[in-house]
Amino acid sequence: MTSKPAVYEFNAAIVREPARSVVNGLRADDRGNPTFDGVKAEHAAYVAAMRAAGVEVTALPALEAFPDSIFVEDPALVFPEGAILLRPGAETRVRETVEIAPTLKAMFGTVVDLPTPGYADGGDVLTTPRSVMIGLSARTDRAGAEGLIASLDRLGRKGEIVQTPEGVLHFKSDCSLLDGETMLSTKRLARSGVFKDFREVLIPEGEEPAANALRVNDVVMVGADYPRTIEMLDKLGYQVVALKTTEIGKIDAGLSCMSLRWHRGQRL
Ligand code: CIR
Repeated sequence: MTSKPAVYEFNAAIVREPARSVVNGLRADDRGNPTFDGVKAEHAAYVAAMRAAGVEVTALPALEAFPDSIFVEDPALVFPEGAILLRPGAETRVRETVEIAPTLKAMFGTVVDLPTPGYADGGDVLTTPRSVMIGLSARTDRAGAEGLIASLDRLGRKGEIVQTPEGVLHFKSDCSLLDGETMLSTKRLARSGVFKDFREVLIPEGEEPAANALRVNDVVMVGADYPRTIEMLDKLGYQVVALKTTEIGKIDAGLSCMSLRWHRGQRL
């Protein structure tokens, strides 16, 4: 019998090519539009890093009508047991779920809908070995989070509602799993005590966006613009892959949001 893969072990992922309209992606503060070529290059490097880490990547075509559709993490959740179609909390993104549904229905035996009412973005959902944490935010409301707990239950997973810090886009904007016991977190999120059951590694002051790192198999992908975080993780013994996120950062994105990742082929 093979053992259950760790929550950061992935052999399959879905990404979506950036559309030219990505330059008009949503953002909280306008620091100027990203360039299309810049986003495309960052996305291509990310996909290459995924493949180098041992993941089979399915790339979906660009959707011009949806500027933020490159961020496939938000309209759905995927697990070895099945997928959940979510309802993103930003009006311009709600129909991204309809766009990704056929792919998920073709790739997963079980696809569950988020019940109505309520909204939930995948960026607010962190899967840990203990539970699936759902951060309340401007994109994920309580009704959506409670509905998601019911959907997770149908897949045999336990959901837990937590709070995203005020003014932070998504729960995972401020944290990521480094391994089964260790959480990388901003100080402002860790302060809430939400990770008391984990070993915490805190982001150096001023590098908060680096918290949206991504553990994939043996490597931790980290934004290349955050040298102190990279050095810290390197010293802790993690195998860091630095990836440029300067352009996608202008539309509030980081490394987790550009893929849906899971471990395929596990016998349940
Ligand atoms: C948005 O505001 O929805 C996009 N501009 C960024 C989404 C980033 N998604 C994520 O971190 N999961």
